Amino acid sequence: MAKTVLITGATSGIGLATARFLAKMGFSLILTGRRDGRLSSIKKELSEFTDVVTLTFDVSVQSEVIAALSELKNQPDVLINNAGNAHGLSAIQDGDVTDWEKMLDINVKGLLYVSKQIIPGMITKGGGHIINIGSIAGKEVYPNGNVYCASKHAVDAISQGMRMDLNKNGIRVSSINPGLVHTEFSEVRFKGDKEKAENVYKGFKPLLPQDIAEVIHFIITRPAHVNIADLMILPTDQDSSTIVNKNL
Ligand code: NDP
Ligand code: 8X3
Repeated sequence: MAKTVLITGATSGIGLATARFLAKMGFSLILTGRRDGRLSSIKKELSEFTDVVTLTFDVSVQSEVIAALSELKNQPDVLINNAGNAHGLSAIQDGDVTDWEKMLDINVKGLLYVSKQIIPGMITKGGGHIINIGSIAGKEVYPNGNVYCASKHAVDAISQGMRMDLNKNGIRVSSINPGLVHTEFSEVRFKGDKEKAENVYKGFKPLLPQDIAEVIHFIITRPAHVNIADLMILPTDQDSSTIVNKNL
């Protein structure tokens, strides 16, 4: 039987590319996000290839997470904790508290709320696979990245903790840490300023969401005894958060 994969944040970027790729590979999908209209059209598009269930909820509101996920008929074999964003890019002394709260509530607490609902079913089944989308920002801190980097460092720690604690339960935990991927990420970070967002990806070739989707597919199709624990994926033009070979 086809494996069922739950992807949070499937309405754009990495989550959407992964949904599209896995649908074509025959995986059953549970796709989540807050934008209901996008979820409906994605369901229509991908139902041609596979079974698709969509759930609209905010990962940072625990009551919404519980309400949506406790009604699942098919427990997922694979959970991809992808929903998340950066909000703002400011020196710590200029940071906006609402932005800080969003990043910690969505990127960290949201990931925990979703995982808490899904892990018991995996334990009962005697196995499963959790993929946490971290970031290069979870491995190093860059100027003005302070709280976003903290949220992704937390994801890195949670992935390590999950791997330890779920070791006895046959549950694989993989952490994927991309560098610059051209998605709606920068548009969200810069609050809809498209020009500022596009400048992030100018003068070099960033990763595309499809690049990450293909790696996720590789990770979830390894034999049961193989766990790809921790992976960093960078554009060839990127060395680190602060060194990008730009030709402007
Ligand atoms: P996008 O902005 O394109 O996608 C973000 C997704 O997360 C959307 O589907 C959005 O859906 C969902 N999301 C955001 N907030 C919430 C929320 N409160 N509740 C539910 N869903 C939410 O960005 P990316 O695809 O780039 O980001 C995906 C992940 O990859 C994030 O965790 C990001 O930190 C990480 N990442 C991105 C990199 C990049 O350079 N782009 C590099 C490294 C990591 P909706 O708005 O419908 O709720
Ligand atoms: C997203 C990549 O470098 O903008 O996590 O933080 S970066």
